[in-house]
Amino acid sequence: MILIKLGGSVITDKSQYRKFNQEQTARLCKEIANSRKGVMIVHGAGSFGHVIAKQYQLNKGLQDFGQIPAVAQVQHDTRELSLKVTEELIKVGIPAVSVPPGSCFVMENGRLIVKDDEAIKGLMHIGVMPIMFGDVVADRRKGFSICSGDQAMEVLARKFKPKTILFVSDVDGLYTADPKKDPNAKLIENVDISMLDNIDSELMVADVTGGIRGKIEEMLSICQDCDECVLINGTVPGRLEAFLKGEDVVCTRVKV
Ligand code: ATP
Ligand code: IP8
Repeated sequence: MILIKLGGSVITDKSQYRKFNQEQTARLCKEIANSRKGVMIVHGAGSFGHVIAKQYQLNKGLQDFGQIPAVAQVQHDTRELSLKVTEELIKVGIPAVSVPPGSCFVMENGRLIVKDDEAIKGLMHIGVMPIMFGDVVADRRKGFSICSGDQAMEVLARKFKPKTILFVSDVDGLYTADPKKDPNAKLIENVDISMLDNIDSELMVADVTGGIRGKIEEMLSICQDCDECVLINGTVPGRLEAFLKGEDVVCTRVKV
């Protein structure tokens, strides 16, 4: 099985609040369906989560009750995004059901606690594909926390031991600096933990889950659970499908 995260930067425009990238999402869903591979899908929150979460500092947990309407708004918006993603999956014949992580898990000090996975396994058992996503989730200590799609990936990787873990974003992989800002940035094809401190990963858009650096850290912590853990560019038509079919594509591979 291949565990895929469709990043918020490919399914939304992260610079515009609640801007869904319908065409690109539809194409990526089609590429997944065309590959005929067994997959499990998670998606990021993009501008349906990060904009308000940043404005109300939701990444700090409950600080004051003025944040509560923002918690409700983000939960509303991420569900709306998830319905848009599942709609595209259903159109290509994938029986997807959106499962908010907070509907079956809680968090403790910013980390997801997964004791009972019966609901997810039950859906999978009957051939339904549960789709998790980045969201705001109840936290035992902090009131609430941001659960990134990357963290949901980690939990699903530990539970389901996929062969490949794939992060789909809007860059060819990890670079020495943000390739959108630095034309001299170089793609790093193989990453391990020793390289992380030399990477410039300053963020251009609202992001409360650590941007590309947070993602690589999350990838480093899950790469033992699979044969390969890879970051690829989903904005290039055909690249996801080619990767899923086993072809060699431009990417970054993460190893411990
Ligand atoms: P989300 O976490 O919202 O689901 P995502 O998974 O698509 O989004 P981001 O966290 O947005 O991924 O990270 C990708 C972005 O990181 C790129 O758009 C790129 O501009 C930026 N970036 C910053 N520094 C780097 C770097 N050193 N290498 C590659 N990308 C970088
Ligand atoms: O888009 C972030 O998840 P991500 C979740 O996977 C929220 O980083 C609500 C901002």
